[in-house]
Amino acid sequence: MYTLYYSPGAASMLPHLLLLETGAAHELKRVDTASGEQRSAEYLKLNPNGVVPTLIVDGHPRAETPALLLLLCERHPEAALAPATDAPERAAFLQGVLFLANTLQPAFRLWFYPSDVGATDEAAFKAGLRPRIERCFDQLAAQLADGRPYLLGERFSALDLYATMLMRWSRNMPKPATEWPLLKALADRVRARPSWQKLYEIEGLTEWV
Ligand SMILES: N[C@@H](CCC(=O)N[C@@H](CS)C(=O)NCC(=O)O)C(=O)O
Repeated sequence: MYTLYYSPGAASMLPHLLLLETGAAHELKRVDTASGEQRSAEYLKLNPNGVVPTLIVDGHPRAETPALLLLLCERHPEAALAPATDAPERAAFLQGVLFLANTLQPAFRLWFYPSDVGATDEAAFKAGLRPRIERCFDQLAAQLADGRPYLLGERFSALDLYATMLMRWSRNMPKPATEWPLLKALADRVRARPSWQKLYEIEGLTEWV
């Protein structure tokens, strides 16, 4: 039994989707980030960085979204959400996860929390950051340019869930990810999955165009 500390639409979407995909037993604990519950003494004991997600695994609090992706894929090989360690697509899978973890997700963190780096002129800061995010979308779209349906090829993986969650975060940006036709096509495939639809129902989200 896992326990996921989450906030609707936040990075916790990814472990939540993975739990739904694997069918693993789990309970959800909502963290009210709007009121600052993530900085309460009780929550900081679980996650000293004061962010969601936190996933309780075998009684231990675990954090960092991409690490939870790798951990859940490893613990539930039967769900086939990642290529096996000796599969030819494994290197591309690891590269893809680390690319998102090191580039796009941190850029979004700055987009939503410019105060992390003490940015005072938010508009100017975001204008500078926007090309960094759009370059990541260019790179993701280039990976789909050979007509493959998913980032690893014919096969759906946890990488597609990670990319689609991040694409969703661009929905209010001047040029959302869905303006890249290949990215929209990928997002549409992922959004059609039962796990995505179930998560929307549970987290109370509304779909983006
Ligand atoms: N590096 C962390 C970042 C998580 C993160 O930034 N979570 C955001 C929501 S998407 C959060 O909890 N924000 C509340 C806050 O920073 O106060 C991860 O990958 O899990």
